[in-house]
Formats: sequence, C-alpha cells, structure tokens
Amino acid sequence: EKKIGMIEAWLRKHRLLYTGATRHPFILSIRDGSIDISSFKLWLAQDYLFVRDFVPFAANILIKAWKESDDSGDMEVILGGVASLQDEISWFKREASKWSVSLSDITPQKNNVDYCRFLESLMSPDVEYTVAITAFWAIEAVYQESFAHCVEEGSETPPELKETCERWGNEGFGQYCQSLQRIADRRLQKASDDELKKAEVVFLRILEHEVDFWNMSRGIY
Ligand code: HMH
Repeated sequence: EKKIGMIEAWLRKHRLLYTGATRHPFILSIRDGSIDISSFKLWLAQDYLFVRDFVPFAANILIKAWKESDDSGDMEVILGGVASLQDEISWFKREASKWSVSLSDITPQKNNVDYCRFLESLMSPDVEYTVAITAFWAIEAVYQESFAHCVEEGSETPPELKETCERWGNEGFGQYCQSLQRIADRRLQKASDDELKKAEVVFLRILEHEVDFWNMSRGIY
C-alpha cells in the first residue's frame, strides 16, 4: 500500500473547487468548439499581463529554494520553469499578433490585478519556501489539467486553438508539474502543522483566483 502525498489528499478533499478551476466553462467551450473568439482574445491579452508578473514570482521561488531547500534538485526544476517563461512571453506576442490583439494598450482587469497582488504577497520573505512552492505547483497544475482536457482524445478544440492548448497540455509540461508536485509533497511531509495549514489555505486561494481569472475572460465579474 502506497501512502498518498499531502497534495493528493488535498486534491481529494477539495475536489469540487479543483474541478471548478480545471473544468471551467471557458475551458469546456474550447474543448467542445463553441468558444467565442472574443473571449479567447480577452484571455490571451490578460494572461500575457499575468505571465509578465509571474516572472518575478517564479524568480522569487528560485531564491527561496536556494535559501531554504534541502535538495539541490529543486533549483534545477524551478530554473527550467523560469527559463521557459522567456519563450512563453515571445509566444504570447506572436499569438496576439496572429489574432490582431494589441498588447500595448490592454488594461489589466480587476481579477487579474487581484491575482497578481496575491502573488506579490507570497514573495514576502515571511512566506516559507514550502508554502510558495505549493502555490507555484497549483498555478501550473491548473493550466496543465485544463488545457490537457482540450487536447484529449474526443475533444473538438478548433484547430486554430490547438497550439495554445498544447503549450500547457503537452506531456513535457505535465512532467514538469509532476516534478513540482513531488517537491511540494516532500516539503509538506516535513512541514509543521502551522506551515501545512498555511500551505492549504494558499492552495485554496490559488484555485479561487484561477476560477476568477477564467471568469474574467467570459465577461463575468
Ligand atoms: C492565470 N494561471 C494563469 N496563467 C498562467 N499562464 C498559468 C496559470 C500557468 O503559467
């Protein structure tokens, strides 16, 4: 019998919220092909802004790993994630130009601003590496599970959106999320009750922010 990790336990405990974040109507509309392209463009523009703010957050995790981690393997996994953001930003620019979305005159919407503020709060030195890496894993895992659903057998994702879904839905990104989950699990196993509680709350808040982020793209506030 294999003992389940803390992340798996939380995924079971908070299944409804996790499913809300990974099977959101926005994602389901991509998967069944009914998506309104204007929603997609809204998402694209807002996510470009989000990813720009996600860079310093990811870099901060790298710093926390360097200071606090008990395993040097963590740095390499996180560095890989940080490095891939350069390519991701270039991709957003190309994709935006393909859809005639002007990235220079977009205004961050409230849900996006709130989410980025939350990430900034996690960059405080008071926030432990264990808590921050749990958040980092959750952010990436939601996109991975969401977009993987759109490229699965039987999905009817429009061909022009396939590349977007593959970005986060591909096998390699799935492996990367698994690596982050293993790091988080290892840390959570050694964490104090207080740290565990904090990490669980942060995990839930990430899921809520992800739902709000998808909502924004559908024009629901
Ligand atoms: C809102 N969550 C949001 N945007 C992203 N690009 C990711 C997660 C994955 O990096």
